[in-house]
Amino acid sequence: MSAQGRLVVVSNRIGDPRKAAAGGLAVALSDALTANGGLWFGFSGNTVDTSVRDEDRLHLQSAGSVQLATLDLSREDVDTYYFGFSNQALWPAFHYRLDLADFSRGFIEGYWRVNRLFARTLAPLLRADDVIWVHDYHLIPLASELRALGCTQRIGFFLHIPLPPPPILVAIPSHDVLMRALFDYDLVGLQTRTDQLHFERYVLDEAGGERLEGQRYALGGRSVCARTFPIGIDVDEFQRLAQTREALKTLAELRQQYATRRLLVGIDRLDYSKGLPQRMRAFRELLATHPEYRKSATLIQIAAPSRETVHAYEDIRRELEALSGEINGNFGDTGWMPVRYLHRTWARRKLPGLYRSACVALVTPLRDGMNLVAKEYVVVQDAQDPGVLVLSRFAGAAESMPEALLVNPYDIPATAQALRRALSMSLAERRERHAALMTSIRRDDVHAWRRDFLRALTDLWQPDLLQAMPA
Ligand code: ADQ
Repeated sequence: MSAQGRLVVVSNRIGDPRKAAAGGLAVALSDALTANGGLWFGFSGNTVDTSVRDEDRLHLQSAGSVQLATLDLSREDVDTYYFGFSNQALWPAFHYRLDLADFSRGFIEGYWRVNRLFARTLAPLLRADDVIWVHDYHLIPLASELRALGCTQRIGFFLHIPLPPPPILVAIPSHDVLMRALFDYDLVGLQTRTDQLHFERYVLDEAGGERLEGQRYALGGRSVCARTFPIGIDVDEFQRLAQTREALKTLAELRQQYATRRLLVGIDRLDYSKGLPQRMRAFRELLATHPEYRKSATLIQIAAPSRETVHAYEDIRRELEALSGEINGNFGDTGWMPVRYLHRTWARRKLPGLYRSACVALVTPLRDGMNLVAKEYVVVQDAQDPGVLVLSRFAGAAESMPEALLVNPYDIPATAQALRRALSMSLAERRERHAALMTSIRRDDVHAWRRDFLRALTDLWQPDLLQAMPA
């Protein structure tokens, strides 16, 4: 990034650079913000009455060299922009679940209204040489709204979730307006080559745009560069976390408690995209078809509460409770519960201990932008005696982690078979796969992701080029 440019990060919710326990992404963005001085802008999480003026909704505070700016929203804004269009329309549709999408008109209006409000409140805080990095599906129209207010700064956008193929995208009402809004950015970052291909197909086949040199696309007189930047984790930070007293204590306790068992672990937000019922059914199938694992294999599934006011999330919660109860009822014994299902967030500092105690991790989403749990599990394994990662081919992570045991989570018997293979894999094969996975996880770590994205955004900045674009 240029020496003078300040970084401005905009995301639905912000992280606090002063809090060390924030997690890889928040830490990586905080590092970038701190390096050049910066501003992090987002929703405060607080709701206020609609009558409160814009300037009274904005809160500014300093965290070292970083300025944090948070905005209060009205209850209606949160219901329509956040719970509504973002999480009941875009989230399911972008995860290929049109059956769960609700495209109510009020949701769409609220989504654009809040993006306009973000732009109106952010614009006066910007400097001419700022570099702006907008995150995720909540804020797709933000660049359009900023441009409408006369902002000419470099603006990049990163989509953390998948971009579905055109046949799904076109089912979203006003998909053309939404997709055209991406052309007000200078750079659009996607998680995988598959997502990039979907973007390209949409622009060329559906919108009548054209492909230019250097992964640039032109549409309606504007152009944008769309590229793949696979997100990763902070490998060193997570490995250090694994050496802390708390992580080691968790590991020792789990090892003692499950001394005679083989542990399988699943860690997720409770979300229908994560394939949790299919995962439990695959585990049930393993127990049904391979009795030798009864009384020995135990699945610990931690599912963090998420978006609980949305109906689809209540449904998935009930389904999981019923399934884990059924498996325990049918296969359990007085001294052995096959499934330990916990509906809670597991403290981050204890996560490495849990990962390390498990000889198999199940990361089997039906669709996922990347999935960082897959990477976290691998990097804290003992390289001399590593566990095995069973990974859905539909997680973005699968594109760069072919050495995991890749599965189709919809195929329950095949996933059960992969679990059996994971549980019986030779030490030599486990080591070989682990070493290969470590190489790609280190290469694509969170620092490389941030560096590559910001470098691309900075390199692209050639105003003359933008004006010379074909109509
Ligand atoms: P998420 O859907 O939240 O993120 P993921 O990448 O799996 O998905 O997890 C993010 C973080 O949450 C990880 O660091 C993980 O340890 C933590 N986490 C998950 N479940 C937890 C639990 N039960 N208890 C404690 N911690 C838990 C979105 C996209 C992903 C993409 C990320 C980053 O949906 O596809 O990988 O953003 O771009």
